[in-house]
Amino acid sequence: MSSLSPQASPSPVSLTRHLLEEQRAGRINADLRLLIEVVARACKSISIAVGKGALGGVLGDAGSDGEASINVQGEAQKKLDVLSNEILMEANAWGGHLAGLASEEMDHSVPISDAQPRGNYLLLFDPLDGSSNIDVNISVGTIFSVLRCPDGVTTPGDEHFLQPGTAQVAAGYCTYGPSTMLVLTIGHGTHAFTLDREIGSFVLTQRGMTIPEETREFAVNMSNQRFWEAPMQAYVGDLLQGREGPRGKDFNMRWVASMVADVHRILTRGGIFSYPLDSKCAAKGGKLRLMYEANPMSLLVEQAGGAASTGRQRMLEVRPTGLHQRVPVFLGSRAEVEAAVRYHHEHDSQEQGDG
Ligand code: FDP
Repeated sequence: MSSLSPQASPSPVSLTRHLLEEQRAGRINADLRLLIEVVARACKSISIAVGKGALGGVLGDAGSDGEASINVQGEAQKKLDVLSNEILMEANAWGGHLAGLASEEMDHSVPISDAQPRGNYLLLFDPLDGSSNIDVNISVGTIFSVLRCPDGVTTPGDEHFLQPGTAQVAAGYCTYGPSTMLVLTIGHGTHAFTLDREIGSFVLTQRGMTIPEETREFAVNMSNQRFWEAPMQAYVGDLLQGREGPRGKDFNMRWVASMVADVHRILTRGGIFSYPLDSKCAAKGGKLRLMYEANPMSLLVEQAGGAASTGRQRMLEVRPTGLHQRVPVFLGSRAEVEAAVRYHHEHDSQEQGDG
């Protein structure tokens, strides 16, 4: 009779097995492993709801009596935004691994109630990113970030979530596209799992994603060009000049307008993603959210060998001042992010010299 040996087995590696192996290797503890499993399970439920589309009655705006429902960001909520938030909240309320949760869709963080067992982690999430793409059947996704609850804190408030991105113990996203994929880091590389819909399990399909250092592809909403700061104007201006310009090569452009999908492309084949400061969003500090979008994506990108910056500072070192704080974002292929940052630094030091 043949014995079952992992080496001889051609069986696919499930997320559960991968996390158990990480635990045995001492890179993760049981609580964090189980917390990630709960998030992954919630993502499967969201994937089912997204996949039903119009048949599930979940498309369109949330709200009633013709009144749109507006979230804390001042944006109209979609039914799927609300549903995804509820799925993540419900799944994580009773697992026993969390001390509190914060969602892009909610004004304040929520501590785990006294009636439930509490753990030592804080979970932040953007339940459905790219929601303007929901109704047109384009990829959307869930982004999440895990922090440690500070020692001695049993009922965390918003201030306990205000930790820099370097403090994240795990981060990931789930993209609901032609296939549903979970991309995860626990600080030891970035790995991709594809949902096998027949067996309902995430299967490891790319171990150690690696972003090429150089790229010829950029992602930005070009319609904002006239609102950008001078260094961004100069940077993209030079990209557009292609082979004849100072960069000496032609660049292609892609913009899905779902951050999860754009970042997934960059993790897969390289590129630079940018949502820079512009005069429309300057008062808020930027368009994208530090805690729910920029930080988790930056950890995933750095763990895949890429770089992430605000244009002036490494993203993961930004000291958060608010749960819903916004920041400019540049992330992706290391050499290209460094080039964009150089334009900002050169502009700033010239300004200081002139002043
Ligand atoms: P959305 O508002 O649709 O949720 O998080 C904000 C975000 O999407 C990102 O996913 C996306 O990259 C960006 O905004 C799209 O912005 P534009 O509408 O300016 O293109």
